[in-house]
Amino acid sequence: MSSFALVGNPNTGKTSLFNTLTTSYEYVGNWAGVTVEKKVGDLKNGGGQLVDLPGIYSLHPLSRDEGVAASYLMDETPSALINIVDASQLERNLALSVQLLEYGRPMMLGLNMMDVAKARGIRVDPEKLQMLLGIPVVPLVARTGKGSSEILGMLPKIPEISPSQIKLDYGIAEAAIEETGKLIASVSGLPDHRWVALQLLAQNPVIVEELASKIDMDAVNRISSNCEAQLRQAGLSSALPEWIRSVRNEFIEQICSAAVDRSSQKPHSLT
Ligand code: GDP
Ligand code: K
Ligand code: MG
Repeated sequence: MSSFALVGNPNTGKTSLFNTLTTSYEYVGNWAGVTVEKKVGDLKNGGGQLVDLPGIYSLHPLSRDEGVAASYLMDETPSALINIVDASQLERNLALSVQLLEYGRPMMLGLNMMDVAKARGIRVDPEKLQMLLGIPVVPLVARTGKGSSEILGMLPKIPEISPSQIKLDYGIAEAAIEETGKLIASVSGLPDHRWVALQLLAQNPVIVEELASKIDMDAVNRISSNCEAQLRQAGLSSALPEWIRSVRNEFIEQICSAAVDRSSQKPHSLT
């Protein structure tokens, strides 16, 4: 059976969407090791199951609760990811989207809070976003259910992500990513090796913990130190996780400068 997962920042409308996309849902209890409830439901069109993952800003968790999504991605093979983003805060939301794209599973973007963005004078161009990210983008207002039937129709048709499609160029770190990928190749049942390598080199604690007993972590640390020495020599950021973040941020800035128009944005009001 097909299984889909809703992934996104907190308060982007994941649960609202989950409730409109599913007929019935069961509390399966909690996610392993944390107190966060696990919700799995049946899609209204009989197209499979939907999982509502806890909200996160990054796959790099700051707490055990936040580690649920990264563990899910390591251990499961979803048919596709539905990444829900807040259109009025796209820059911040895309930090997670980039890591999800690198995961390499089929994925679509639910561009939610379109009403909020519009009211604030922020214009987001879904077609441009779709072109730049290379994945289906569906504008949504999850609170009213607008766009939810488009999502249901889209789910079985989400194309595979080709390996070259979202391959950010990490420059000097590319050799380290490749070498780490080779170490990972001996472990069976892992997701995309480049994604795992990047998460390891970025020191994602969930991925480090899952692999600690399966691969030579000293070798990973050596690869990482060598790479950091090269980054320092080139006068770039000296820590590898920071360098990885900066490459991603540059990509996000490019996307947003092309797909988000804030020239008519209304001044922020606190009321
Ligand atoms: P989650 O934390 O991602 O599961 O987000 P929720 O579904 O709980 O939604 C957070 C809040 O945003 C709730 O008050 C929703 O009613 C509201 N909300 C969700 N989607 C939309 C939307 O498209 N527009 C507006 N204006 N509010 C929304
Ligand atoms: K919430
Ligand atoms: Mg929720």
